Amino acid sequence: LGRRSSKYEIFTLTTWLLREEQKGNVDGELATVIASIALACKQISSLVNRAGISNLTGLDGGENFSGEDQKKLDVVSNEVFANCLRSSGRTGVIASEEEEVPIAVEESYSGNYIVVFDPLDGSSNIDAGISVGSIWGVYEPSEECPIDAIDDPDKMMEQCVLNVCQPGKDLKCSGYCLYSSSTTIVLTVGHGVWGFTLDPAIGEFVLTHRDVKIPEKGKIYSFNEGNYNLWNDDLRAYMEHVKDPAAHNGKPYSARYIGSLVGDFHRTLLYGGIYGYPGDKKNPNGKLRLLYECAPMSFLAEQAGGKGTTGKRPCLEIMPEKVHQREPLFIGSKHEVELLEHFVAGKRM
Ligand code: P6P
Repeated sequence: LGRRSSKYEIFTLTTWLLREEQKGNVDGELATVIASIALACKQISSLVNRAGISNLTGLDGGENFSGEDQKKLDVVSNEVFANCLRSSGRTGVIASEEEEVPIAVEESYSGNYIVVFDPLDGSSNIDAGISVGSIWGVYEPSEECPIDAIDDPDKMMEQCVLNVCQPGKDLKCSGYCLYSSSTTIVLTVGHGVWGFTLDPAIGEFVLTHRDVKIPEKGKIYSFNEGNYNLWNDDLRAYMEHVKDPAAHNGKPYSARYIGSLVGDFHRTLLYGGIYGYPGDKKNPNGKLRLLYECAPMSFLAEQAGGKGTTGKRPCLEIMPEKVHQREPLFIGSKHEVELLEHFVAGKRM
């Protein structure tokens, strides 16, 4: 029987998850974890949009263990994410940018997924009303080091770290939520990249970006050029090439950089081009964290037909040794990223 489609039919993240489950692309447990992440994103969206009204701007007064000032919303968003993941009952271990060590979740009844996340990336932009975002990655628990039935706390911690430190190529899901002019979740479960925009009228994430493919070549580069003098010669040569009109038929690239990875990456994903946070003389491995920034974004980029690399190797191939390990990141359209790799290898045009 032909199904009568109704003009009132909407396709929500929940519907999409059910379809992906029917296709065998996710199991019910992973779908539950993703739904709990979407709930966290709805709550954080409301908090971010009302930050100025509900006195949630400004500093919390604390520092995270990396010595970075914590914004009030960093702390609150971290708790929102952790609570939603706990109450999903499908999470075994969580690791957050805001937590020094991974946390074993007692309330895990099945699934026991490993979730790594940056609950509010770019939060230094909050007080100025500039886009911020949440980033996450989901792994299956490691079979070699099960986390249940371990009494010794040190052994337990060791197992949690081993479960969390998995290479990006083993990700089962990665995604981000952009809190900007709209609140949009973009995610992959290994079968393309899909985007859902929050409709405040019904409180649901509605499908708005189907099977996103990043343009093969772009016209935008996104770097903090304030660090130019700290960069090595190869990177400087790349930067000069990108800005040389003669090298691009008289049309040089445009520079766009808002200092918020989720906003800069979302624009790169949709418009093409390259985002980069290189290593430099002060920080040889750059600033971004492999586990909950570089790897999840690289999984999305590669699923959308682009690339994510440290300049020397694909981010997804790196086996993390530390939970908060930093890596240089160059990510975006294949053309721009491969050209960057060409310069980083010491070659020139
Ligand atoms: P800089 C935000 O703190 C962040 O982690 C990313 O969101 C952003 O791309 C980068 O750091 C901005 O760093 O040094 O350019 O201010």
